[in-house]
Amino acid sequence: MHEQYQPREIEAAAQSHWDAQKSFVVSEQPGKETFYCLSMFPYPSGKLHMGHVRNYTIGDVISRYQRMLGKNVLQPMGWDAFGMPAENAAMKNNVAPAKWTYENIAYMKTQLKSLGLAIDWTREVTTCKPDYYRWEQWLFTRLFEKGVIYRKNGTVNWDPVDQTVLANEQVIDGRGWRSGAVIEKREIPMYYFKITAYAEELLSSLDDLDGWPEQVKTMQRNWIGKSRGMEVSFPYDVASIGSAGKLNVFTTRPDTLMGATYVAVAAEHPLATLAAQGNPELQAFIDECKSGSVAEADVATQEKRGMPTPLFVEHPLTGDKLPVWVANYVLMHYGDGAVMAVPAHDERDFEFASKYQLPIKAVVRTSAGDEVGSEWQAAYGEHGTLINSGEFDGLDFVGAFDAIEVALLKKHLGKSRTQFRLRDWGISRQRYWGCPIPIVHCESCGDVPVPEDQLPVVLPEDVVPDGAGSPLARMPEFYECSCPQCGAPAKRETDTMDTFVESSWYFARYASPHYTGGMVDPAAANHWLPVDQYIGGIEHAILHLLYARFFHKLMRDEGLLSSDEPFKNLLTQGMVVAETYYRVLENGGKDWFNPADVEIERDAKGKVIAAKLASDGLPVEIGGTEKMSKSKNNGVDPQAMIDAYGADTCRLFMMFASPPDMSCEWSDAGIEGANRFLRRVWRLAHGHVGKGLPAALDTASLSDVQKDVRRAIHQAIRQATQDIGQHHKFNTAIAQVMTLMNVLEKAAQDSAQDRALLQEGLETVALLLAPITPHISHELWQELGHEDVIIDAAWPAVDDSALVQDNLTLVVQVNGKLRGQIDMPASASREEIEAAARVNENVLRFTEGLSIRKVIVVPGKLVNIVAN
Ligand code: ANZ
Ligand code: ZN
Repeated sequence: MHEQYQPREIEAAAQSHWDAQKSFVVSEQPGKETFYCLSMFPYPSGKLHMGHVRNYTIGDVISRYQRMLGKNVLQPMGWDAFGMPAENAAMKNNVAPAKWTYENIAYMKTQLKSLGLAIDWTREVTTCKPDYYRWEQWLFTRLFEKGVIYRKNGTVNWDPVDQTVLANEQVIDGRGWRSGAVIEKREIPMYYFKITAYAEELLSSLDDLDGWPEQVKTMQRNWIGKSRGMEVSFPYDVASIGSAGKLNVFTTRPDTLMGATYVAVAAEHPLATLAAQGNPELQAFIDECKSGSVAEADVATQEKRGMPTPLFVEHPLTGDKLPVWVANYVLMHYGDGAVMAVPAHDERDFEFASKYQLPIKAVVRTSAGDEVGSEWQAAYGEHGTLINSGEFDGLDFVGAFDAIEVALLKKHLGKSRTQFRLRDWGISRQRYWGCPIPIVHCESCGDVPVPEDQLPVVLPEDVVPDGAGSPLARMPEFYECSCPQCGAPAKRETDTMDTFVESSWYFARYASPHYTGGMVDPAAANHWLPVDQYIGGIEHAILHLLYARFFHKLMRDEGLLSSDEPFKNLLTQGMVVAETYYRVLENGGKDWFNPADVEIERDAKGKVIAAKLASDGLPVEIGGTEKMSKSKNNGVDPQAMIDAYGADTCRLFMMFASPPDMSCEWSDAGIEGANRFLRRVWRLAHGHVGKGLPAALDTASLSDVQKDVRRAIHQAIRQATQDIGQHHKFNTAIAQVMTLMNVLEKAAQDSAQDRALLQEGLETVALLLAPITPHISHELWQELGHEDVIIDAAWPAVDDSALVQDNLTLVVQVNGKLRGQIDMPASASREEIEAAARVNENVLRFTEGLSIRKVIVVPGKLVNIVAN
């Protein structure tokens, strides 16, 4: 055994052993318990960042731990390889997105390998490859035929200068990110997944996901947004509208119906269109509303604005005439695109009514008892007892809901209805680097799905986009084809799919990644799925997880697998944060400096108190800790850390710095500390191994001191097992190993028994660290004389007999002050403890001349003697 800890050699040796032995290649083994551990696959952006390292280390620790429990563990990895960054990089460097992507994948794969992850690389999935996306296209055609995917017009952001559709994130302050042109909304045909048909199930099955963080389930519930309410119809006032008809609105507060003082419609609503005829001012307002942002968050925060129309509708119960307004806060795509406005009890209506001096009528008694809505400073939105509502006065929310429903039903002007916020998922993108949509447009047959035997529709890989629209739309060699049904010349669809589609089913493909008979091999899919542990960033809490859950159900309904949900347990890891440093520039902007280039001064508590730039020695401002990011220039390159300290040190630091779901603060001191600890482990093992391997431990003949050492070993096992197994608290598990190391370093190494005990101790350290620092554990295991490899070793078991404590040390106080300690057999009674305390030398000294009034015994802990 080498005297120095040499991570480079050790890590290379362990990794090549695992490679040669195909240690992490798994197959279905009937009868053996499976564990499918999955980390969210990366986008191949170029190189790994610390967030990746943290994510994949957490997954690896869990995988390796589960393997040590004897399970058949699947841990796969792949690439979420389609997407916009490849197109942007392509334009910038004039290189095809495919080439850029494959090169990034190759490099990032070497990086992942250097972390020593226990991955079955034979299952690697790359979503931009035809052998993957052909099955996505296959499913698309099936769902299109079933009507689960359909085509209709959708609104997109149109850049009139670049003549291209932009994603929401490419529109900055209403202008195109490249051209700077004011963006217009355009209606174009798009493909949609009918996810709303699964809204109820997507909501209700969240209740069964006990292994998901409550917070994520809440975010999903809110996104799906189920509201129970009523559809209420307001008959047209024929005199002003010119025809008979009804305006439908959706409301969650039918109890406030008697407080409706006007109705408001969205700019796109037919009544708005009608009112704008011959009214250029209103038409201009409508056009302005239409060109605004489509994002709901923007609608919620923007200033409420509106215009009156000459139209009126009738209140369904009183027959009163209510004016129709066009308002920018009413969304066309929610409910019926119209609201009954109750300013007294709805915040938005209150703001609007106050601004345009519309009547405010209170119909729910406030908790303070005040009843004149028009004098309030804000809407009263709580449920309460009805007032000013005629026959409904005195009813509570539920009573009013029912009574008003009965009244409306009689007149055929309303019925209860459940509304979801969730919209169908529009998946077509007018972009190149994505999965082609397998549809052919034929003049006589319409939209024809590409037949199975003509799949995949292959995306040409040698194209460099120029940012002006999709290059596919300018490639006759791509889009010219013949109709699969009638054979006439036809046009292939040139839109590609949202990249969220690929990441919605990759977890299932890993079960049978090379299967050519279908999207998944049902036997393999049912063997491995659902994923036992899914790990990834909280930024995917809503869309990715919702779409993946949806796809799982789609695949189930296609008969491809039989479970209902894809991910049994979910762990959302916290961010990696680091200090930020900057200088204010003359123009008021900030110049950010990387922590690696800054020298810092800390106070006694380790808080940074001063910082200067290493290159010029002049001070820089301290900006506080923030998520590692390019914009704040506070990222630390994981590769540099791996090169300098080795993967085990990086892994240990990350797992020790904080529990996985909390944010983890990067610190040089922390990484050095982790490295120092591994060197200590190495040093102790080196000294031990150098003396030759000891004989077996005889647990029956241990001295008290030796029993203490052995107790420390088994306490560490017990604690670490709980921390890792039950709570994923790797940081406290590591702390246990550190405590154990303190004991082992101090323990005697003289007798054969001492050395046998140290052997057990070092083996335990190697085993407990094996999931976290697998390379050094691999090496130590060999050095400690094992024929087998540590990845095949079992997680250590607690020997309960080692935990039994013969003697306990109790603290002795006199009048609350510590005065000494006594050793007592663990079985001693209160009386025996009290007696021993009374005759303790120090106690006698401090109670001299006093009389003992009371003796308090806390078994196992302390004795307090009260004397005066
Ligand atoms: C009257 C009312 C009175 C309302 C009151 C609320 C409070 P959720 O819970 O999100 O489903 N609404 C309906 N359609 C709308 C649209 N297209 N654009 C904007 N707002 C719309 O919200 C349902 C409530 O949002 C409905 O209940 C309606 O306002 C409004 F004291 O009706 B309410
Ligand atoms: Zn045809």
